[in-house]
Amino acid sequence: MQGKASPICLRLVSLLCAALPIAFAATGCNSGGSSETFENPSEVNGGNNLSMDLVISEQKNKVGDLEFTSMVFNGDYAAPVIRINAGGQMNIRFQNLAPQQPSNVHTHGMNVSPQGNSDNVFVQVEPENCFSYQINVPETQDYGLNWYHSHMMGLAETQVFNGLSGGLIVNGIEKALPFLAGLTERILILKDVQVDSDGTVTTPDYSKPTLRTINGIVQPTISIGSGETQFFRVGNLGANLFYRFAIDGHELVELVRDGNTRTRPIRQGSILLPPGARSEFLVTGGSAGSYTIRTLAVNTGPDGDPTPEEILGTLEVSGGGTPVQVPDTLVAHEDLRSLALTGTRRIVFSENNDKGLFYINNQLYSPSRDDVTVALGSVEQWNLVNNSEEIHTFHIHQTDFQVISENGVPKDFIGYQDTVDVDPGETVSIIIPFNKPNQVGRFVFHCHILEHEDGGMMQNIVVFDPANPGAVDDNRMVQGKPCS
Ligand SMILES: [Cu+2]
Repeated sequence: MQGKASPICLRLVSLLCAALPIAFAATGCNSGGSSETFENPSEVNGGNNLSMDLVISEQKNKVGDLEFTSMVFNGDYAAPVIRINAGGQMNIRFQNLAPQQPSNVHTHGMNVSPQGNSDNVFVQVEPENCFSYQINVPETQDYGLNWYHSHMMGLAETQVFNGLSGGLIVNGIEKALPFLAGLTERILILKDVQVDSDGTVTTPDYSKPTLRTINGIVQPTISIGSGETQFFRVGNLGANLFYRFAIDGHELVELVRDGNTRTRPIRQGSILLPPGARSEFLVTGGSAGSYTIRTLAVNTGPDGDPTPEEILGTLEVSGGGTPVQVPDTLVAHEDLRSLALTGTRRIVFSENNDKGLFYINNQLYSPSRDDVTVALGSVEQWNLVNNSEEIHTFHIHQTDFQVISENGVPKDFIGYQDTVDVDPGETVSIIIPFNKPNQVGRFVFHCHILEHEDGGMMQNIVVFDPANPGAVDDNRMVQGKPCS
């Protein structure tokens, strides 16, 4: 834990915040009323063969009026968006130039191998060391917004809260959804930050204000024509917080969830994004004027971190445009309920909130213990049970899944996802297909509220090929090396 301001100091700060919202943004107040213009993040487009350096360094950032020092990727708090083709290869020269902490990188949402120097979360790269990732993206990878972030065990919350997360787009969405061709693309990377009196990023404490950002910009203004349709690609790439994303007076037509094309468009007034979730949707500009982009209040339960409604930015409608006609059906995907189940598991989330301990099936995470072993080719139903007083967000690596019911009430099939909320007292049932050769290896599933992941709410899973059971390496000892 880092030093915390005294309660009296905090009360003083909140009074000052109320009186002088802009001048005291550096204390963590909302700066309010910024009129910075929206920009997509910088990007690296690898096409079929990405070759890039991904460098962690500690540096000074200026976000709105807030200045702070944190660990970032490639000198950029928002971090560059990486683009890769389905079927492409990602060669990432990872350098950890952060002075104190080991780190690594995980490609969330990618159906890639967890072994060796692929998407192996057990990799540990010490300060001043390097590691060469080589990740082969399958041709079958769906088009959409995924992301990359530190998955350093025990430090994921700290490192992502510093800013170590960025977008990862699989190119080609207009091949699946041709009506997107030519539309303006808005990539929105959502992060929040809290800063200590010494100018470094604090341990998150949501009883205090947190500064919400889009692409490292505070309350940017996005322009759109009246009647013009734009394609929004929004990722919650922060450590712990939920967003309920909304634009006043505008319907959001969701086409892609967690990097997976939907079977049909889902029209919503707001979209709930748990930590790690992505949503890609169409927005068509209404009458000329200014409309607030906001997150609505989210109540994550009695033991959770409820967050108030907050302004994220402004949609400025002026000029004209032609709306896109969206078809009633999008992309055909296999309803996994048509497959024969090979097994069922019960995954129970519980916690000791006062002690900051978080459990799956009554166990804290241990990297040396394999909790679940599955034969390649299996199709399993997992019943996710929440025995605590706050929401948990289930996420599994290397594969997507299908939500089939909530508390026994069947859900329509609208596509796959890689994160799902489980409310207090709720049971959510999902089907996970373990039928892609890329899944062979040892990887993890966990709660994507990173405070909970680091606090123990994670387990190891091993997928083995019955035809070649010896092909699962022990991938837990892979280390970086001094940079050459
Ligand atoms: Cu959780």
